[in-house]
Amino acid sequence: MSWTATVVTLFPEMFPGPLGQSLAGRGLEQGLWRCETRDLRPYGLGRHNAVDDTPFGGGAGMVMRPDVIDAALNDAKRADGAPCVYMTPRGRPLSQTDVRRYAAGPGVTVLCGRYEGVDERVLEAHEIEEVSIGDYVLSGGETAALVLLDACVRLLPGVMGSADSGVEESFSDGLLEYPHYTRPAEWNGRAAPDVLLSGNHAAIAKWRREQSERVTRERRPDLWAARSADSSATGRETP
Ligand code: 6GU
Repeated sequence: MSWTATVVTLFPEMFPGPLGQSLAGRGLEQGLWRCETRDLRPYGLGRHNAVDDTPFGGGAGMVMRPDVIDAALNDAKRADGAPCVYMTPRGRPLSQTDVRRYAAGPGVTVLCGRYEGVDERVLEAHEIEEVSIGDYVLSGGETAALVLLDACVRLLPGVMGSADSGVEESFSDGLLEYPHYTRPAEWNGRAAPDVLLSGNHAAIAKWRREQSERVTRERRPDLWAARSADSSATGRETP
């Protein structure tokens, strides 16, 4: 059985969306992964199939009802024990470590919220992992779910083709990527670094390593600090 995403959403037509294109789309056509949706709307209550209601305690916005979400999740939940993830800006920040874990399993069930969010009790009852893709607010969990699925699908065997070994270049060692150059060797008065045209593979590897470290230090002091902290624990050398 191929890796399967089951997305619970009010907007099933948003899937696979951009993941129907390029390498992920090719993988989908080849059966390397599957993208299923479960429309929340039919689970809604009353003449208007309402999925939300006003918050207890007052305040702005609407909250998605636990009974409605529960019914949809019970139908979406899978026998293969795929983890259930709720996309929300109050979740734990998604990391490449999480992505590797999801990609290594049978797939994921992804709950996409709209409005102010989902009643807390249904999250507890279903042991849902709450995940955020960054410190900004999206209008709904669907675009965040697409980000999560993209990150997972590109790690599945065969999806990235022969470049498989390179799929985790950035982040695998806790560093950002070094700068890249291609022809022409000089463009608009800007020369590509000489070392990259030298044919000296040891010198090239050393330059790239130094550049990765510089870029990480300058742009992501948080990653740089975490990496230094790691190395003291593991005995890995740091510059
Ligand atoms: Cl996962 N969902 C929503 N709605 N907004 C977000 C997010 C997720 N991550 C950052 N902002």
